[in-house]
Amino acid sequence: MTAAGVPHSYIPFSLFLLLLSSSSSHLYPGTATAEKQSKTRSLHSEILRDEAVARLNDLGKVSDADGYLERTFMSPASVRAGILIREWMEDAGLRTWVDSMGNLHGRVEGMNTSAQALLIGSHMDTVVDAGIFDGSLGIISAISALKVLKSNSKLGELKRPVEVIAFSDEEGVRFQSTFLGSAAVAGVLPVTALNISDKSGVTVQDVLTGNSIEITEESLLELKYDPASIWGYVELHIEQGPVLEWTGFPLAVVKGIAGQTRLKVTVRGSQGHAGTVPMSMRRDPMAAAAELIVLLESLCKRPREFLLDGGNCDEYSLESLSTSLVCTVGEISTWPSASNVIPGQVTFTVDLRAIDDVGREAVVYELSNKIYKICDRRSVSCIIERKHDANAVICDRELSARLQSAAYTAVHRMTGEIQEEVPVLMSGAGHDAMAISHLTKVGMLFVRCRGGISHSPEEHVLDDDVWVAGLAVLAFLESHM
Ligand code: HGY
Ligand code: MN
Ligand code: MN
Repeated sequence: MTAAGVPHSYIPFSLFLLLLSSSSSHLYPGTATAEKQSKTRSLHSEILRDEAVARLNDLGKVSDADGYLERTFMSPASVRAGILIREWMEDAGLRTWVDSMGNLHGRVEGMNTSAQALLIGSHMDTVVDAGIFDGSLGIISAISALKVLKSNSKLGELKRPVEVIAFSDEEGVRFQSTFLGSAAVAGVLPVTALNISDKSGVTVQDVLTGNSIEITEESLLELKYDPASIWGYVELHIEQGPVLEWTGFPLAVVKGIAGQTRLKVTVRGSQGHAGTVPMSMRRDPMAAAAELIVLLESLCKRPREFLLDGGNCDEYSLESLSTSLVCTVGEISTWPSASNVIPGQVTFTVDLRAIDDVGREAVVYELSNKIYKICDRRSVSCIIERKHDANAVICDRELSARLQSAAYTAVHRMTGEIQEEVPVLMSGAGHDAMAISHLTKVGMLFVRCRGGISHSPEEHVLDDDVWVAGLAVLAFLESHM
C-alpha cells in the first residue's frame, strides 16, 4: 500500500506493477444468460444503477445558472436540490429534516436507537460549471443502498442508527470559507462565520434569513453533534484524479486528505490613463499581480529552491512538499476593468494544498514574505487575507479496513473476480470528511471517474461504477447488521 502521506500521484512503482499485473478492466455482466440476469437482479441494478444514474442526471439539472451547473450555499437551486434529495431520502424510508445551516438529514434508527450512529454524507453544493457527480454521488449512493435495505425490509436489522447528511456548503464558492455545513455539525464553525460576506456584501446570516432560517449563536451551537453519539463517518466521492482509471480499479480506499489554505491577495497601485503615464512612472497592480502569480507557481513547482535558505522546514517536510504541494489562482478581478485604464486594484485568490501541514505553513510564510518584497519594489500596496485553513486528515485505519472489505465484496459480487488489492490513495481534493474528522473517526471510498476530470461538465462516472459504488455502500451497511 502507499506509504503514509504519499499522495496518490506517487504510488511506488512496485505497487503500480502489482496493480497493473492484477488489474484487468473489470468486466461487468454484459450479455447476461437467464441465470446471470437473476444474479444481476439480485445485485439491485434497478435501484443502485438505473435509478441512481437517473437521479444524478435529474439533480445535475438543478442549477442557478442557464447552460451550466452551479449551486452555491442556500441558493434557490440548492433549496430546490434539497427538496428533491429529501423526497429520495423519504422514498428510502428515512426520517428527514433541514438544520439551521441548511444541511439536509435523513435518518433511520435501526434496532437500537441509543447505539452510536453511523453518518454517511457528502455535499449538495457545487462549483461553477460543475460536473454532476462531485458530492451528489456520495449522497445518492447512500440513499440508494438504504432503499435496497428498505425494499428487502431490512432497515430494522441495522444495529445502529444510520444518518445520511447532504451538506450545504463544501465548495465554499460563494463565501470562500468552505465546510459551512459540515463544520457546524462538527461544532467547529465559529459564529463569526455568519458575518462572512460574498462579493456583493451579502452575509451568510442574510442568506439564511432569506431562507426563513433565523440562526443565533445558540442555535448554531445546538447543531454540534455529541461525539459520544456517533460511531463514525463515511464519505463516498469521485476520485477527481486519474489513478483509478489508470489502474483499472473502480474503487479505492482513501488514506488521507491534503491540508489546504485559501488566501485573498489585493494589490493596489495608482489608477491612470493608459496612454499618458510613462512606464517608468507607473504603479501598476496588474503587472505586480502577474509577477506574484508567476512567483507562486515557481515556489510550488520548486519548493526546495525557495525554502531551503528560508530554513523554516525540515527535510521531511521538504520531501513531502516536493511530491504533494499544489497551488492555484482560480479567481482574479480588477478595478475599474477598462482597457484604456491602468488598474487601481487587482484581487486574486490562492488555493494552496499539501499533505504536510508544517510544510504548507512554511510555504504560506515564505510566499507572504516574497509578495510583500515584490510589492515594495514596485511601490504598490498589498493585503493578504487568510480566508480558510484546514489541516490534513488521516482516515481511521479500522474504518478504512471495513471500507476496503466492502469495496472488495462489491467488485467481487459484480464481476465474480477477486480484486487482490483495493488501491489506497491520498486525496488532494478537500471533502466534508475533513470537517467531520473533528467530531468522529472518518473513512472515505473513491470512485473512478473518466480521465480523472472533475470541476468540469466533462466529469463522468460509468453507470456500472455508480452501481459498484452503491454495492460498496450496501456491503458496508450490511456489516452493521
Ligand atoms: O476544492 C476542493 O478540493 C473540493 O472540491 N471542494
Ligand atoms: Mn469539488
Ligand atoms: Mn466534492
